[in-house]
Amino acid sequence: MTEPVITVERFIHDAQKRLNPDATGTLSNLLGDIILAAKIVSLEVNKAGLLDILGDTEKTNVQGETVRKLDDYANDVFINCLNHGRHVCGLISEEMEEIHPISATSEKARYVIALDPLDGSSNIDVNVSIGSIFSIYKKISDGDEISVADFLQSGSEQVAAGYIIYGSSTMFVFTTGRGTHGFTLDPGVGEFILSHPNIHMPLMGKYYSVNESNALTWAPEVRSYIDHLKSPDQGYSTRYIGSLVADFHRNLLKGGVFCYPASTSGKLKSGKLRLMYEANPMAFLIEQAGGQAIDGTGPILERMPESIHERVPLFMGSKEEMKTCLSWLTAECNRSHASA
Ligand code: P6P
Repeated sequence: MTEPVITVERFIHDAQKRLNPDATGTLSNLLGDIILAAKIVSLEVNKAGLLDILGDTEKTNVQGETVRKLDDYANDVFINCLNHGRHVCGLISEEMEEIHPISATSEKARYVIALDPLDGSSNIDVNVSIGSIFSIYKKISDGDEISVADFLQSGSEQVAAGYIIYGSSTMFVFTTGRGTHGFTLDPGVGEFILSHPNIHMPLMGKYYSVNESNALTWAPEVRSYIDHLKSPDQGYSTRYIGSLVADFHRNLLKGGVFCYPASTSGKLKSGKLRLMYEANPMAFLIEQAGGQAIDGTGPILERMPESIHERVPLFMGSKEEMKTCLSWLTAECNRSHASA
């Protein structure tokens, strides 16, 4: 008896029918728009080396980073698919400074999206896995116009989140608050097929992932914690790709700790990763997979954003690993204050 082939559309439809029979279907349709965009972007990412879409544009994004042509392209693809579907009122994107309104079909389309259309794009030219990340909220402001208030909601208010990883295969990994599930693209039929139902990350991981070149800029308690991870009795190996989706996906499946701490000075003073379209969606996914994401003092999902491109320190791992992380970051922090 062969296993049933469950496409992501079928999975979403069946879950809606089973768990939310009164739903209008707008969220399911919105996820469908994202899935279509993912398939189109995947096609281009896999041809990147063959087409003249490598190399930098002359533009820089709100983070002051050079926008690579594929970033621009991916941003346009997601906007076009969301514009066409009109199941959403607007979006924010790493590639755009301002909020981007979308004329929704009806009052049912009361959702907004935070998007990193192509994260890790500096890795495109060296064929390292990159990804797209999305986070979906309900529109909370009155009237048809969207406002920044619709986006400045804590991560615990997300109704769905996920990423697409363009790697040795293309995968769609998402949650609507009922588990984290992975689907692998079968390029032959152009469908994402359920391959990783109900992902649960291992209680203790094999890897720790951090950019150690920043070590001299970390606070003492962070350096103590990372040294703790490196101690032989912990048994961690280091793995760091420098592409958030790739690093996250490996640790989600194999277990492990991911850290992007803040620096005590300079441009990484608030950390590097963005709350709205990197930390929050990853925090939702990892918590649904039994793990946790903290900013060094508390859960990422409880953090109230102050601006749409806000950066945060980020530590992710199993619940047990994050309990240990927090104890190091607070105990050591107290000790260093006490000795001051
Ligand atoms: P660093 C990629 O530019 C990115 O935004 C994330 O995908 C990744 O986790 C991080 O930056 C890597 O930053 O400073 O280690 O190169």
